[in-house]
Amino acid sequence: MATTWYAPYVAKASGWLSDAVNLADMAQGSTVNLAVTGLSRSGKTVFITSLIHNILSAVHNPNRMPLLNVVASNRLMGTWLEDAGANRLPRFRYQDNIEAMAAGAPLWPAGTDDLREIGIEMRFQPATAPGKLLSEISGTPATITIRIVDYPGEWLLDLPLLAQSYAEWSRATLRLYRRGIRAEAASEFLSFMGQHRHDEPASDEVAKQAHDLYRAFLIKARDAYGLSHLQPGRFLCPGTLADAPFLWFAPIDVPDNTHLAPNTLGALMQERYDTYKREVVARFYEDHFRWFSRQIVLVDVLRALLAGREAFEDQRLALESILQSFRYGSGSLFSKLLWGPHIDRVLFAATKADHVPDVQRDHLAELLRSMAAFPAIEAKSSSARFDVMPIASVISTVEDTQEIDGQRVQVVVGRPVGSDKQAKFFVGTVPIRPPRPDTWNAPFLNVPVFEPPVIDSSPVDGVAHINLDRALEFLVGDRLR
Ligand SMILES: Nc1nc2c(ncn2[C@@H]2O[C@H](COP(=O)(O)OP(=O)(O)O)[C@@H](O)[C@H]2O)c(=O)[nH]1
Ligand SMILES: [Mg+2]
Repeated sequence: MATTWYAPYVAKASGWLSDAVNLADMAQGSTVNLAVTGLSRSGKTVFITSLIHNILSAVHNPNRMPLLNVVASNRLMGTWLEDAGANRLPRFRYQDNIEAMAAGAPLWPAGTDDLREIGIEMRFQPATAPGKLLSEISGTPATITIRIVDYPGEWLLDLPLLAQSYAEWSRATLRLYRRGIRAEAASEFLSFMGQHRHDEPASDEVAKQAHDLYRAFLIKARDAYGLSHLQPGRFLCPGTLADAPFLWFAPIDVPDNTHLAPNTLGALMQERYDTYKREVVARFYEDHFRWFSRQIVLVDVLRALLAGREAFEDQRLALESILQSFRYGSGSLFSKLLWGPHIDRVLFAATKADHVPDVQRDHLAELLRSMAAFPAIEAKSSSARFDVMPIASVISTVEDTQEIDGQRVQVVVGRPVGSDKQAKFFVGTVPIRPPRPDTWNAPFLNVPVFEPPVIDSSPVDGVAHINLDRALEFLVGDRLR
């Protein structure tokens, strides 16, 4: 459909068209790329599945999404999944996931660690004057495609690598991993590296062994110690790279001002590291990240909080690294290394908020807000708009009270997966600031996994959630006006 002729005409007639309303987009349907990320197990798969299910259901059951303006103002006319068409990425498995959750014995969807996408189309009556006018001219309501991309947050931890040489990265990494519980988790790797020097002859075998031990350490640090700031990201979430030989590297001690001589172990590692940066890290930003305009970062704040001081500090470090990808001001790492369109809205969401009673949920978000330097970034006009909120993609608990030490406290109740009994879960008061060093409890890594509720796999009733509508309104609400 030709839209060009009236756009300039209407634009001239009235000033309100100037603010980013693209008439051609509105008439022909437009696409907004919404990227979903977060570290492993932060809740990406469940979030996308529930979000899609609730968007598809919103036409039938508007009560599920009251904070989404297009629903609340009764303008949503239809929603459907986009055909996979010629999409470049593997498709997000919405159908399989929702069926797993809806089955007789409800299950959480299987984990994934690569890049996936799915499009959802929404047809609506525009709310803004230009949109309405256009709708009248063209005789059709507006449509928009929200293309949702799921990718591991671990990959964003690699952005700083682009600015670091292999020697610099090795030094920083080893310094970090020789302290505290990291040293405990890394003991095998560190003792292996103690027997090898950067200037010994290059050996594929030694490099591979070092890599395997390093990777085993990263997995242990994540799963047994609750750590988050673990690099390189593809060692934990390889995606489609599987076992490419250029991944076989690890940090090695390289003294300051040392040149890595050819044919040494250090030089071999360096070559692989440089390939990794070029072929994997830079490519992800160029081929994918650059096209995202809206981003939600999911953070399991509660798990890190309960996992103890070092795990919590480590998550804070990881958040700081992740944030660098959304800082575009002059002098930022991103602007020095990369170019192209930018993300303009970023939502940080504290997930699984159904693990704490209602009164504690805003604390989760406040704690997340105080973990990273969000306000400072907001002040810089050249960066994205940020917000923080608690969410639960699938409410799996109910509230109750319990007497503890003579006091009645709010708890949540759910059925842990694999158990035939309900269990009460109580975490005390969630602090709104990172706790002081002397106030930490012993690490606790056993946050219960509650069974999801019974879900209807047909998208009619939707799934009970916390704030999915509010999140979507922040992320794409302006495109649904
Ligand atoms: N109670 C509760 N658990 C959740 C929620 N979202 C995710 N989970 C749990 O977290 C696990 C990991 O979620 P998943 O979406 O697979 O994480 P991903 O690795 O980031 O894709 C799930 O298997 C669930 O047990 C939620 O909203 N409420
Ligand atoms: Mg996943």
